[in-house]
This record gives sequence, structure tokens and C-alpha cells, in this order.
Amino acid sequence: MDASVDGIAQPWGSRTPFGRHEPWPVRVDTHLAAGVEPGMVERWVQAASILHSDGDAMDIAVSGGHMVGVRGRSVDRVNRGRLGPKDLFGWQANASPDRLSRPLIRQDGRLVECDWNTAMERIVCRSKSLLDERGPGSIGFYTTGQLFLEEYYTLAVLARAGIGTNHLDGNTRLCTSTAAEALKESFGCDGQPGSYDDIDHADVIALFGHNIAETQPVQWMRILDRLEGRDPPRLVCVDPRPTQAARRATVHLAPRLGTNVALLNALLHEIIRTGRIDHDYITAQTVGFEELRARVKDCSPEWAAEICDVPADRIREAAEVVGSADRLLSTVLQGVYQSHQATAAAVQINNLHLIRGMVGRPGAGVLQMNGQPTAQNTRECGANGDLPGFRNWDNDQHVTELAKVWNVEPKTIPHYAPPTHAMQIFRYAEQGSVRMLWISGTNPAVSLPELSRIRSILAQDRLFVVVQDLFLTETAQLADVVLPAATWGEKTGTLTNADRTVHLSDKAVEPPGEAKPDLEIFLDYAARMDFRDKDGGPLITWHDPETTFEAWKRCSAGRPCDYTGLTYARLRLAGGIQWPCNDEAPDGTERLYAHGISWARPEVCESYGKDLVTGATNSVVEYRSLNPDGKAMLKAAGYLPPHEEPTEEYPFQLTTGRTIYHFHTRTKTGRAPQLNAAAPDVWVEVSAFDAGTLGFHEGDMMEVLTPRGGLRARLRVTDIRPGLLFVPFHFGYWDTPAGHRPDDSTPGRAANEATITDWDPVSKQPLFKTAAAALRLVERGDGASAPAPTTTASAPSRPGDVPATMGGPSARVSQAGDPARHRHQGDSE
Ligand SMILES: Nc1nc2c(c(=O)[nH]1)N[C@H]1C(S)=C(S)[C@@H](COP(=O)(O)OP(=O)(O)OC[C@H]3O[C@@H](n4cnc5c(=O)[nH]c(N)nc54)[C@H](O)[C@@H]3O)O[C@H]1N2
Ligand SMILES: Nc1nc2c(c(=O)[nH]1)N[C@H]1C(S)=C(S)[C@@H](COP(=O)(O)OP(=O)(O)OC[C@H]3O[C@@H](n4cnc5c(=O)[nH]c(N)nc54)[C@H](O)[C@@H]3O)O[C@H]1N2
Ligand SMILES: [Mo]
Repeated sequence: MDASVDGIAQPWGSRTPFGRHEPWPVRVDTHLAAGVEPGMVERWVQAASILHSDGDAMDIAVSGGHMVGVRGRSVDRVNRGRLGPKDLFGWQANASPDRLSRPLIRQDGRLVECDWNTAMERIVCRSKSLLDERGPGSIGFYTTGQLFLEEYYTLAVLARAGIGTNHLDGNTRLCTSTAAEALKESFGCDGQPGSYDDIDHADVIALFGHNIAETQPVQWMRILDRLEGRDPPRLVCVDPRPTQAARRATVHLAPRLGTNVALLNALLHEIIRTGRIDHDYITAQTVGFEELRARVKDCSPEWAAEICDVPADRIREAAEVVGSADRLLSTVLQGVYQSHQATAAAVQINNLHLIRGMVGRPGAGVLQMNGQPTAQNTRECGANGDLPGFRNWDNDQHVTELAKVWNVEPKTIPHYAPPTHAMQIFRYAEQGSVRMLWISGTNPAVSLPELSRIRSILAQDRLFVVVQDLFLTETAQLADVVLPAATWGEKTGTLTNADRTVHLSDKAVEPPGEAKPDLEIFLDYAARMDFRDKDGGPLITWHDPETTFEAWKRCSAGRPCDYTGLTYARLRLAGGIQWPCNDEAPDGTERLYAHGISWARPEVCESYGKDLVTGATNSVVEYRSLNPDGKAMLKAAGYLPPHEEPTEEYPFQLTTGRTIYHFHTRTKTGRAPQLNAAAPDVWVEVSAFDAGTLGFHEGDMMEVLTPRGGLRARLRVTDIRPGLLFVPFHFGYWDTPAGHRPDDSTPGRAANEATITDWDPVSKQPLFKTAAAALRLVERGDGASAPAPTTTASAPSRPGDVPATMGGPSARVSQAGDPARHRHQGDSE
């Protein structure tokens, strides 16, 4: 931020308006620690943000061997110098006094400090005995979307070819597995079609379940700058909360949770009915149009209005805006991916683009977003449920090719079934077939659904748990071995954001104590395990970030995510570059599919696809008959009601998510004073209408209860959809007096005490955004407001300033005693 702007009070800073098709102006945001003047900075070290998927390029200010601030990189394509609040303040957590600085092992029930050799030998010894006694399927790895590419690649090689286990997945399963799956279903392969630059060219931007202002604040700054420039875009926002984007939208639709497919089918219905489709594109580039047309034929706006509880006229208006766009950009995130029928809904958004020919051109793009900073790398390196380089586990040719890169026999790489997804790995641990679980860079004891179950799985004696983290998290407290990791700013590596931009992030300072980069930890383990290739040489032949990157380039060669044209030197010089970057595209690739669909032919595709309702995998034979020429696939899906609907006992719908000031389980942002002060404790949002009807007030202490469990939180009365509750999932227990939840009878604080163990059948992504809940008063507040931000979707209710479709409380008709069934009295009802 230029120094005059308070990055907390004005998280999007000042405007730099620009017109359509013009370049986005530069604005350099800086934050330096109190007392540090720019002249005191000894070095600026190149990096990119690790607290969201935007990939904001930044320099770390170093003085006296310490980080003393950050500044945005003006030359970078992603942010042109801008930084969001977490970027500006989050780095302070690195220097937290409670960082882990030595390994810990469990002795007589307690975690005690030890040296690295002792900790690693304990892990190696357990790994070897499990391999001998129970085989590779007894060992599982659960990683993250927050390490660097080099770390995932090494982990994927050691797990898949060293151990030979199929049980390797990332928390990316909770985050972007639906993004990946939707791209596979429509385009045959993962890989973001669009580019952030599409924001500069679009005349309509549609946001589906994406609170962009809070979760990718820098791209929201870009949209705000366009809204104030020449020829601004129209916004369509589909979100049940009054987000900043909803407040600025031409059309805001606030559907009931879990009804995205119904709404999207109605949009498709209207667009096809009004003939706003690109016949030439459909014929040349797609298969499946007739099935899609037939499927949505009866999905009229009136039909969807009943299901979604959104006025039919508003659906028609949205279809009009989307259908009349000459360059449409859509973004999709957790309101789709973590909601009911996740993949089916995300695919319908691809369909919207395909039938209108809106891919591969400036401004015409779909962004099936990522959430975590390096989720793209988890996916492309095969540290999640795919093989490295977007290779198809079901295609023997792909497995053989990978085996050649690694110099192992194809049968060494498990490919008897799709790689095991995270929820299944935990299930295997619960049932006892997985006996060792190595968790790196994620905090499942706060972030997975139904926490009482997760705690009981991790606490089992028979399960050997390794946790590799920066802090003694709620998860680390349950571990048998805790490994202290170095993080962003303390290690070098590359990361790829949601629009395929690869950045290099350099080491700026030393990690605390004996903490080590994750790469070094994985390499040390591989060396101790003495993994070999088929000729008896070492399986892993690299030894530092840059040699790992070079090894990865060989694995990526010829695949969609081709990195062969990139080097550390180039990334240092040029800043962010978008993959594929190779001989044919030496400067990287702005948009995929500009010259037709390229990765859907049966021989090259990453997946043969799945049934959108059951998740059953298609065979190569089925794929060949559906899509012999490798076109884009228009896959239709019917609407099904959510699995857990409100009842008399649990009359509300409950959803969970984020605020701009915190990142996930707050291990970093909770330790940055400015961010923590902006949102110091958990809250629950309810509509002014429901609060009024039930006699609850801002600041009251409430209990949110579901059949799984509950939590206590202060009430924030907002302009959220009636019948809906929202709880941020950022708050666990590390900063409570006990440091963990003492037992299930003490009041909970984490949203995931209440969420359900259920997942999308296609992407296997857990459902964090559709559950039924009760809201109970525990204690009246003392008039103070809830500890929730006022600058965001959580802002207190402003009846005069309610988004278009949500009406004021007086516009709603109550149906006695059941807040989940309040109807909007829309124009068409
Ligand atoms: N400040 C901040 N930024 C972050 C993160 C963070 O923790 N904090 N995390 C990063 C990560 S990993 C991720 S995955 C992204 C997530 O980014 P987002 O997906 O933007 O964030 P969420 O708050 O999880 O959910 C977005 C919206 O979905 C809406 N929603 C809920 N249910 C439904 C539904 O059924 N239909 C529709 N249409 N909408 C629904 C919610 O009202 C919410 O506003 O953010 C990234 N950026
Ligand atoms: N109810 C609900 N639950 C959700 C969601 C939701 O919307 N609602 N969203 C889901 C989503 S999209 C996501 S992405 C997950 C996030 O869930 P988690 O991944 O569990 O959340 P984080 O707090 O980011 O945990 C990352 C951990 O890695 C550590 N860490 C950070 N950097 C490094 C590093 O360099 N090396 C190592 N070894 N460790 C590091 C941090 O200290 C932290 O403990 O939560 C999911 N859970
Ligand atoms: Mo995420």
C-alpha cells in the first residue's frame, strides 16, 4: 500500500482506473516493520505470496538477517505491484517465538525434543518394518497446496516409486480437486484455460461461489479498477452472502445452498432457448451438445426458481447478461467445489463457455480457480490423486513413459486403481490398513470435516503419525514424530498460481533453530530408505531446489504443463511466466485452447472421465466412442437435492468459509498482530430477518449445532440469505488456553466440529458448504459487537444497502418456525 493507506481498514487500497483492453496500471504496495525506513533495507529478495492462489509477486525486505517488510513487484504480470492484507502483514509469523526449532518424538505419551537423526531413524525404522510386514499399502502421505513444486515432485517420486504406495494425496483434495476434475471432464485434462489478463478484456465477469474480494483481493482490485474505468464490465455474482462482488454486481443471485446445478441448468436452458450459442464452435470443437440440450430442455427459470429460491426473472436477467456478453470471463471456487454436486456444477460452467465459444480469446475464459498458493503444483507433480505431468493412471502408455523417466519398471508405480483420495486414506487409517501417515504442511485436526472423528483417527495407538510443520498445531500435538520445517522466505523453490504463472521464491533469511526446508527432509528420508531405480542406482538423483526443478522439467516434457523452457535464471530475470513454456512457446502461454482443444485425444488425455452422478470411471472404450477426435466434452447433469436438508430440529442451512484477514487455520495470520486484531475470534452470521424473528441480537453468544457436534460463537447480524448460517473455519484451538480441545464435551470453536463426512462422488472433494444446523442462544451479549470484520461480506446488516435479489426483511414472508424456508417475495413470485 502506498504508506498513506491502512491495509486493514482499506484492504483494496486506492483506485487506479483503466479502460477495457488497456493495460492495468502499476501500483506498488509496501509494508515495512515499525521503525524501518526504506534506506535501512539491506536486500530485497524476490518471492511470491504463499497465502492464496493469486501468486502476487513480491520482494522480501531483509535487514540484519531478518525479514523487515515486503513490497509488491511492479514488473510482474499478476499483480503489477499490488499486495493484499495477508501479503502485507503475514510474513511476520515467520519470526514467531513459538516456531518449532527442533524435532520432537513421542516418549511415554509426551512429545520431547530430540535431534534429527533420532527423529528420522524412528520414521525410517517404522517405514521399513511396515513395508516388511504389511507392504506399501500400509503407508500413506497427506500433503498440501503450500509447499514448492520441487518438494511435491520429490515426494511423489519417493511415495509412488520408492515406497510404491497409491496412498498419496494433498489437502488440495479439499481445495481444488473439483477444479481439476471439471477440467478433465470437459477438456480431457487439467490446466487452466484462462488468464488473469482476461479481466482486462471481458465485458461480463461472472463469479460462481467465489468471494474474490476476500480470497483473491488483488484480482478484485483489478476488477474495481475496471469498474471505475472506461467501458466497465458487468458483473454477475452467484453467492448466498452479500460479498463485495455481490454488492457491485449487475445481477446477484443468492441461491439456497447446494442448488448450483439447478441454477446453471436454467441459465443453459435460457441461453439455448434464446439461441445465444456459437453453432460453428459447437460443431468444430465439442461433442455432446444434443444430450446437453435435451437435459436442460425443461429446466426453465420458473423450475429453478422453486429449487434455488431465487426469482425467475433474476435468473432470466442473469442469462441475458451472460448470453449477451461478447467476451465472458467466469470464475468458480468453493461455493461450487465444496457444495453439493460440485463437479456436475463446475462442468456446467465450462458448458456455458463452450456453447458460446468463449474460450481461448482475450477476455473469453473460464478460471476454474485454485485456492492454495501451490495447489497447481501438487496436481501437476502427482502429489495428489494423479500421476506426474497430468499422466493418466489408466493408460499403460503413460505409466510406461513415467517409469522410463524414473528408470523403474512400470509395475513399480501403483496404477491398479486411481490414486487414493484423502478422505479414503483417513478411512483406511480408521480401519487399520494404513498404519503410518505422514502429514506435511496441513492441519487436518482443524481443516477436515467432522473433527471428533479426525481426532480419534489420528490419536490411535496403532497409527504412526508424522507431522511436518512450522508450529505445534492441533494436528502436530497428536503426532508420534514432529519435524520442524522451514517455510517461504527461508527456502528456495517455484510455485504456480491459478492462471499457470510460475514464480520463483528465493530464500531471504535462515530458518529458526534446526528447522529444515521440506525438500531437504524428503531427500534425507529417501537417502536413508536407500530407494533404488531398476539398475540399482539411486532413485532420486537430485540434491537441491534447482537440480530438482531440472529433474521435474524432464518429467513435464511433452505434457500440457511443459516447463522445459523455464530456468531459475529466467524466472529471476523475467518474474512470472505461464506454462506451457517450451520450444514452441518460448515466452509461455497466455491462454490454453486458443487454437482448438489439444489434450483430449484418447492417447493424450489425463482421464477417461467419470459419470457426473455416480462418479463411476469410464473405460478407454467408452471414452473413445464418446470423444474419438479429442474435442471438448459437453457433459450434462440433472439436479439432485442436497443430502442433508434442514429439518425441524436443524432448521438452518450452514455454510463455512473465509474472511479476508485470515488464512485457513491461522497458523500464520493468527500470529500477525494486525491481521489477528482485525478478526480475533470466531463468529456466526445470520440474517437480520432470522435474528429479528428469533429475538437474537448482534454479539449474543450462540451455539451452532449439527448432528456431528457444535461450536460456540458470537452472533453477527448481516444481509446474508435468510435461513442460512455462515461460520469462518479459521478458528481452531492452538490459541485457546488449553492449546487443543480438551474433550468433546467442552464447547467447540472450530467450524469443522459441525461439518459432515460426505464428498462429491466425482472429485471426492469434501462438502464444507452444505449441512443442516440449529442455532441456540447460550448467553446474551453485553451490547458489544461480534469479533467479525465490518469491511467484508461479514459487514453488519445495512437494510438500505441490500444486494438486488435479497430484498429487505419486509420483503420476505415467513413460514412459521422454519427459518430455512423463508421465501423471497421476488417480482415473479
Ligand atoms: N483471505 C483468504 N484468502 C484465501 C484463503 C483464506 O483462507 N483466506 N484461502 C485460499 C484458498 S485455499 C481457497 S480454496 C480460496 C477459497 O476462496 P473462496 O471460494 O472465494 O472462499 P470461501 O469463503 O470458501 O467460499 C466462497 C463463497 O461461497 C459461497 N457459497 C457457499 N455455499 C454456496 C453454494 O451452495 N452455492 C454458491 N453459489 N455459493 C456458495 C459462500 O457464501 C462464500 O462467499 O481462497 C484462497 N484465498
Ligand atoms: N469448514 C471448512 N473447512 C475447510 C474449508 C472450508 O471452506 N470450510 N476449506 C478447505 C480448504 S479449500 C483448504 S485449502 C483447507 C486448508 O486446511 P489446512 O491445510 O489444514 O490449513 P492451513 O492452516 O493452511 O494448514 C497448513 C499448515 O502447514 C503449515 N505450513 C505452512 N507453510 C509450511 C511449509 O513451508 N512447510 C511445512 N511443512 N508446513 C508449512 C502451517 O503452519 C499449517 O499448520 O481447509 C479446508 N477445510
Ligand atoms: Mo483451499
